[in-house]
Amino acid sequence: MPAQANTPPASSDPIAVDTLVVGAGFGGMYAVHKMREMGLTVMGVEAGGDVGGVWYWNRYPGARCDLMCVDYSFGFSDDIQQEWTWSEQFAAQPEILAYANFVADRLALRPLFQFNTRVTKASWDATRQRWIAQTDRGQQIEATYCIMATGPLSVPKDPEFPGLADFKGELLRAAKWPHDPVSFQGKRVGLIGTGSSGIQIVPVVAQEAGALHVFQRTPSFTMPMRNSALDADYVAELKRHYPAIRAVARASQLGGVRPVTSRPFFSITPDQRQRVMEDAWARGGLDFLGMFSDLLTNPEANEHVAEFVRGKIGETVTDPVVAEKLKPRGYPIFARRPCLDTGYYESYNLPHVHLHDCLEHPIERVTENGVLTSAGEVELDMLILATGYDGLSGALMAFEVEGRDGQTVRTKWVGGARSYLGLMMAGFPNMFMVCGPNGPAALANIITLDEQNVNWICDLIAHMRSTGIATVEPRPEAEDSWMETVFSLAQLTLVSKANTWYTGTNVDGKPRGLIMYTGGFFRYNEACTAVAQSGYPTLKFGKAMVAVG
Ligand code: N01
Repeated sequence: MPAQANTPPASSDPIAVDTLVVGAGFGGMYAVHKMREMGLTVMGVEAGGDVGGVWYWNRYPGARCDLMCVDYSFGFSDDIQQEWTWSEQFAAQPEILAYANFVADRLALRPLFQFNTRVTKASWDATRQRWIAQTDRGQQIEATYCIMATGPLSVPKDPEFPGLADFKGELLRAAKWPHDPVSFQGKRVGLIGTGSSGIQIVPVVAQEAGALHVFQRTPSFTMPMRNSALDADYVAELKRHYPAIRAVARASQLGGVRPVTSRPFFSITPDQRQRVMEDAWARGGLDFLGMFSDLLTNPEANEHVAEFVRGKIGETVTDPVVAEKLKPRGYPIFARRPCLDTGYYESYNLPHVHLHDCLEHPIERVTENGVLTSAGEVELDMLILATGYDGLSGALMAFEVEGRDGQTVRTKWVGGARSYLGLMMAGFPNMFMVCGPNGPAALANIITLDEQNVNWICDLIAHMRSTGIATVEPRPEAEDSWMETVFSLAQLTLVSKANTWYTGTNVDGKPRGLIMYTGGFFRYNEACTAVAQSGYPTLKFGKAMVAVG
């Protein structure tokens, strides 16, 4: 194990470990735990000040997981799931962060991490068969294996508004929210962005602000979360049945416990369909996704459900002009990430909440005093940017990652992110990704996926070590074939039919394309397992050129 690395001294002595793990989100936490369990030396490096990943940074008001905590929690340790008690069906950010801290304490993970440190470069030394990483503290870390647990949503999209630096008020970013409390009391607050983050921010800020101005470009579909406190009996039942619940999650399409059906939309009468949708709306949560089997493949079925939700917006928002502007059109429902809210549409019935339609009146610039749209200037004391992320591929292109023969991830991914199983890349020996592009990534419950990915990587490393193999990377033809699978599955789903971070269209210059595996978590897991069970025929193994440490 490396020196206790929480408070790092800058040092010119290289740190040598078996495994470098980049990132202390749930994926990175599980990776360092497993590496240590395997008897390997491991060092985790994290830019944030502590564990938690996205939940460490995203402290914006209303931040909450839109997956139920029964899904969005580790299943690998029965001790942990018995000892930790969730208070709500959908946990808020402070509780999720407390959970991450609990797990870190429980498993003594912190000594394995160095926080407040960013890896600035990682390159493969082919002669020594090791990854050499540099940090912004001037350290060099040398590792046989490198696990990038850098997260699909860790690089906020660059704000493209001219004049941002001129703004004299408070400027806040949802993705990097301050740790100190922020007061909105009586302030004129502007919010740009109405994706999952913006939709969670609106109802909370609306309660306190003097005025809230929401700048909406593309309206999102959002459904009621209908969150609830968990009572003691429910929690006891949950804990009793955790093993079965986890087994169901691992065998499911999304890696979580969700209603599923094989019933296509048009297989029942219009009255029955209406009842099914009303029931799902009344139950709340992501039940909508499990109502009909063809919501993501049949555009006509999808449009009926979209129209149902537009009807609900019309019923909720009292001003018909505002309601009309909030109704999403022109893309399939669920093609953008489905949002869950608590009182989002209702907020627009408050007299001090104002919707600015940026499709009709685009933002021209940020000014000293606020935001200028083509309809005029809106004066603000505070501006919140909830404008999203350079998702999936952004984190590994944000610094230099150089594989074999000088090839970098930036050059390899110039036409779009390529990988094998979302786990490895041809040309990047002994490098593994957790929740990487071309796996199920954001289309699955990320903690279930983190566990599956890390387990697969550990099994592979164990296989290598027991058979004297020093290096591994996917065969190029295996990567090509996996990419073909990812692309052809993407053609079958409506998820590829919207402009979103899913398809890369939210970032200027990013190649367009759905770089997520849409075949479902279970089939993905089956594909990964088959590779391992057949002795990894799709991987290219190399013998040691030097003794491996
Ligand atoms: O980001 P987004 P997010 N002018 O990309 C707008 C996860 N998440 O942070 O669509 C005007 O969804 C943009 O408009 P448009 C979840 O996976 C999970 O909200 O580009 N507007 C859009 O409205 C989610 O999918 C939870 O037209 C501009 C918004 O900004 C992912 O994070 C909670 C603009 C960005 O929406 C990202 O969500 C929160 C411009 N120039 C997030 N640029 C959970 O509950 C961007 N926008 C688990």
